[in-house]
Amino acid sequence: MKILFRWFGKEYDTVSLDKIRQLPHINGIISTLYTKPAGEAWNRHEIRLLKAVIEKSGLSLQGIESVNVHESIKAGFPERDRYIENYIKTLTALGEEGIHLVVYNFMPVFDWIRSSLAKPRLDGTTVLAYDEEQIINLGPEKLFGWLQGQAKGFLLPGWEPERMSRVKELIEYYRGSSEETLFNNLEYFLKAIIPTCETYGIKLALHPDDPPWSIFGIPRIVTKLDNLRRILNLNPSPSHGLTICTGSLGIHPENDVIHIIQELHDRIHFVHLRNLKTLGSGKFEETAHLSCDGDLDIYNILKTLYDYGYDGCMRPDHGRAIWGELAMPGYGLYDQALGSAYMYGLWEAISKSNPK
Ligand code: DNO
Repeated sequence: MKILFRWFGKEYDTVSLDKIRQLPHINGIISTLYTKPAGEAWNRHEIRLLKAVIEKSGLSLQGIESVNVHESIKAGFPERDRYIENYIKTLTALGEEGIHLVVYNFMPVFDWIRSSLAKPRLDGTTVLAYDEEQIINLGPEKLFGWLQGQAKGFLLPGWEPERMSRVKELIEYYRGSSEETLFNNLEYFLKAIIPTCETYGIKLALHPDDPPWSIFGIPRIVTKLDNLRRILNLNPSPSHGLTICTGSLGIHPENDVIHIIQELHDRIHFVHLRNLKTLGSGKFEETAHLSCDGDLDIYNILKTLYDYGYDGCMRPDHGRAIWGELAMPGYGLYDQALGSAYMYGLWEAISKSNPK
């Protein structure tokens, strides 16, 4: 098992590679070409440059989060084949550069959704929070501006401006569509890209929807165990797998993250570890990673991964904003460092007390 740190690139991240390098348990980075528009093909040269910057700091590029999927692929628009071709070119370039882990999501229109990027807590920290009523009142077209206004000038991952410019049109389209269409479009996409992944030994790690339910009448399918089973059955290839994002899956009232890991363990390609607290229906806030701070039992989640032989990568996900750090919401150094040290410590204890 390897713990990775997410890095958005020199221009966009306040956390430097040199600082990440000082975390004794981390030597791998998961990154992306942050401003590459979804749908454009990546070339080997730009991937090589990204690798070189990371390697110069004594770290290595272990995976990509994310290669975003163009909206026309999710929606099944006629031009999707052109964008799928580009996705295949990107995968080929990544494969040729020795990258074997690619995270993506299949959330229509929006990626992750929150109502607040800096909700104050009693301990003086701030966290990302979700209040569905507030989000519904705001409406889909104002959401991007609302979040961007709280982002302190940072470009938020998954909220590419080009996608946001089509929100109205896309929402209208999706309201007349269904979960079935999304399943079919995902199947079509996988069928086209899996052979390239198999050629290069690339593991695809589909990220769950965040939150894992439909909002604004837009269907979402990567949500709960039944759907995850069905999604994995869309394509039997060992290249087709999941990101277990404990926070995204854990907030669905029907999901038990431990049970999901037990059942789907052989298709887990990446893990995002974070914790949260439910504040009632359609309402939650993120917390520190520790089990004692949120609703999820992080020890037992890691223990289950260990027991089922997980030997892939994981990373701390969203931390609190602590000690006055100014950083991209959720992605400051301090709380992610505390989270990753906690993960490392738990893993060491679990593995030493349960030698295989
Ligand atoms: C948010 C992240 C997501 C995730 C993508 C994966 O902080 O967890 O943006 O990276 O959904 O494609």
